[in-house]
Amino acid sequence: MRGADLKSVIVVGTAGSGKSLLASKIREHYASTGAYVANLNLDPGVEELPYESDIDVRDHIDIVSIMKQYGLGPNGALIMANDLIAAKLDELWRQVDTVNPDYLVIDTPGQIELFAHRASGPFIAESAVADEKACIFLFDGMLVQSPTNFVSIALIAESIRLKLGMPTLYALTKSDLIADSVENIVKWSSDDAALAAALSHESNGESFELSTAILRSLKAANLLPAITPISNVTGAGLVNLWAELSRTIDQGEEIVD
Ligand SMILES: Nc1nc2c(ncn2[C@@H]2O[C@H](COP(=O)(O)OP(=O)(O)O)[C@@H](O)[C@H]2O)c(=O)[nH]1
Ligand SMILES: [Mg+2]
Repeated sequence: MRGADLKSVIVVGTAGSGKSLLASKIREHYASTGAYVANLNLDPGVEELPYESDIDVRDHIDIVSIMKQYGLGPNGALIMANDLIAAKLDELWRQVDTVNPDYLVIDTPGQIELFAHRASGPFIAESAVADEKACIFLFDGMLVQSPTNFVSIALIAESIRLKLGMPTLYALTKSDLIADSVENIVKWSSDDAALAAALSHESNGESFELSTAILRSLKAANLLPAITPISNVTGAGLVNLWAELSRTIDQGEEIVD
């Protein structure tokens, strides 16, 4: 059995949103407090990671062999790999038990729908029932400068929350690249009228009607996410994310850098 006090942080988001880089920052953050941190990589297709993975799905599943063995291209092989992960999850958790960290940082595949809707996402959600855990969903700063993309990605975020059923924090990555838009985007996350106005400038016709209808539903259900801007490159805003994480999985214990 896993130690009862394992705390896990799972990082999800669209391809290229900054999951792997943030996973490396979370590790550095908790390690600097003296905690024992392990990284688990669940992305079978990644070639290089910005951290050393302690437990890695690539040790069990090899995309190139799957392509050869089943005569698949890279996309087909990735889908197959994400299904094969299901059979390896017990083994991965056994490795986690052996490593026995205080914090486990879980990095997920680029293709968010493969992770969330195939075997690995729901399994992870279920398998960590007793643990303290949080999910960080990344809004890619380069994408959500567009209000239509913001609404669409907010919908993906809620869809992931539906599948994982975990306390979820929302971060806006790449704030260093979108300095002029950060304030607006943060405003959209708390002020649906501002977002509706931005949508009316960007879209029209069917697209406007649909995005406004989705926005209204998110607002009615209180599902417009409050997002924290961060940069994985300059470190800006990370301290705010650590404070939110601490409230979620450390019951507010002060973790000092
Ligand atoms: N400027 C900037 N680049 C970032 C940030 N986060 C990630 N990146 C870059 O975006 C690319 C994708 O990041 P990665 O962590 O691999 O994304 P993943 O596919 O979600 O794991 C890499 O080149 C990162 O260096 C950020 O906050 N600011
Ligand atoms: Mg990655």
